[in-house]
Amino acid sequence: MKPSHLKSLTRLYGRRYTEPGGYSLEQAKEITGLSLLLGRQIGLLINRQGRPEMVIVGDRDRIVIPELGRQRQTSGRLRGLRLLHTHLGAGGLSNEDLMDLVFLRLDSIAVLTVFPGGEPHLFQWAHLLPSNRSKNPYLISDMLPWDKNRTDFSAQIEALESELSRHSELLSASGKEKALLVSVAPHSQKKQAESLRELKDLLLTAGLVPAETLVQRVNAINPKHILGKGKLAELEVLALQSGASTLVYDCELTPAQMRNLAAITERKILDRTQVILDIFAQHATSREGKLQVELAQLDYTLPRLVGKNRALSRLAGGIGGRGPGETKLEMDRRRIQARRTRVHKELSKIRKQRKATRGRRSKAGLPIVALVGYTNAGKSTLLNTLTNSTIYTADKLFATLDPTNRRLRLAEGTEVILTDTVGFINYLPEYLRQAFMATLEELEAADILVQVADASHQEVENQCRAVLQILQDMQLHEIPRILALNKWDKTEPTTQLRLGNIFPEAIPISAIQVRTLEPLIRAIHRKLRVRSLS
Ligand SMILES: Nc1nc2c(ncn2[C@@H]2O[C@H](COP(=O)(O)OP(=O)(O)OP(=O)(O)O)[C@@H](O)[C@H]2O)c(=O)[nH]1
Ligand SMILES: [Mg+2]
Repeated sequence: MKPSHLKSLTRLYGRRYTEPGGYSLEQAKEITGLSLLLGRQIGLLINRQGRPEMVIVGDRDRIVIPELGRQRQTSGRLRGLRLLHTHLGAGGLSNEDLMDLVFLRLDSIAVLTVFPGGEPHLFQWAHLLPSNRSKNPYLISDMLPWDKNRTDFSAQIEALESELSRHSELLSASGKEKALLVSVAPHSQKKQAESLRELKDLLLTAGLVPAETLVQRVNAINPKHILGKGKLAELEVLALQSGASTLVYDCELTPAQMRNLAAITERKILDRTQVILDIFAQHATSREGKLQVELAQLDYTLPRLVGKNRALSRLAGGIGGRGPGETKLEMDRRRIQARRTRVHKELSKIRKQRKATRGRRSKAGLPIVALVGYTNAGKSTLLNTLTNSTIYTADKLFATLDPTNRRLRLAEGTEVILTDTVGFINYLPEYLRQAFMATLEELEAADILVQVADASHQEVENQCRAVLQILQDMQLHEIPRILALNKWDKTEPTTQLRLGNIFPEAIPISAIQVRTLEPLIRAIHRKLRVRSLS
């Protein structure tokens, strides 16, 4: 580029674009003239005061907008910058222009086409729409003669921002982060909906507010970006319109997918695994529990730490960026490795002690009855009611992470150890399964499993199936088992009838009403006697 061209470009910075229509006639001519001279597109990113914050020189057919930084991300919904750029051909806004509008959250995007002689020719603008009533997420103007354009961009952006804030507050009423749920799956609609419902519960437990949902059924998942570019744009607009700062994918993203998505959107990206890890991190109380969660988080983080990782660095703090121990996700690889080794060592030590305790307990000769089941089924409540204890229960997923043991007297002369454990869930992340295997090893020593199911949950059958599958995976399916259909007080007679048919052996109980538990106690007693006879 010649020095004189550079000078002309630099001069553009000194201008203010505040005329009606967004430019004066001289300014328009200056830009198109320079564009023709260079044989390249020229773009100006103009702030709301009318000053160009960036002058970009593209090539003949396209312009690449560099990363704009995230300073405005929370202050306003839109970027606070509009792009005015030239096209050397006669065409108006391209698809690529509209993608920039969406992904960079520009206030608006406008194109000025250049006559072969370097004069301005036609003008066209587009901006995003504040609500998703219409089919298109943006409003695109007609192609106007360049000197007939009278668009008042200041008024336009003011109206747009106020519309947007009317439609969506960035934070929910409770001041919590809003999240947009994304489900892309090749399996059945029913399964997809079920999983999404559960993800919603997980988000609520983690402390996020589910705002909107985008569901896409596909034959095969796009390996690079999960979704096609068009769908990603739709997602971005939906997030903008609903004020969601976080996108949560109902799957586990590979490290590469995470990076690719982070390169496209500026919003925080989470996957199902991270949400569960976060809940575990929030709920872990014991030293062992905390270490186990930390180990799982480190294992999740390590492969996702290649180079400068924008995806993870934007997690620092808040959901997904919380560690129970010293983990800060912005730690570098070497330190994570070192930390992992330390955590591992400490866990082995704790486990040795636990083994010793277990040994002592089995020497005491008391049979072990373990409560297992889907998370939130009421295991801890049942333990409390049976043993008059006060361990933590809550209408949250994964309220319990640490196993608890209590003595329970079944009848004159018969005592057992009752064990409460961490709940199960469908698609339990592998990291957590491994980390919590040791805790669940307690189950191997159990003489009887009491499988607690939430009979009032619409997915009770699926949850029972999932629990069975996990028990099988853990080689625990041969331990004698009693199925307790809990929360019977909350079920309708039709449900009771249906469940009675499906699970004829099951015992209906209500863990909050001690008088309903007698049949369960008798059943445990009976099973133990059968077991000691055999
Ligand atoms: N109505 C009703 N609510 C119940 C019953 N049993 C438990 N709950 C409620 O269900 C919620 C979950 O109970 P928890 O005992 O924490 O469940 P959990 O199986 O230990 O759950 P995790 O530890 O998260 O795996 C709590 O809000 C309980 O008060 C019941 O029989 N009837
Ligand atoms: Mg519990």
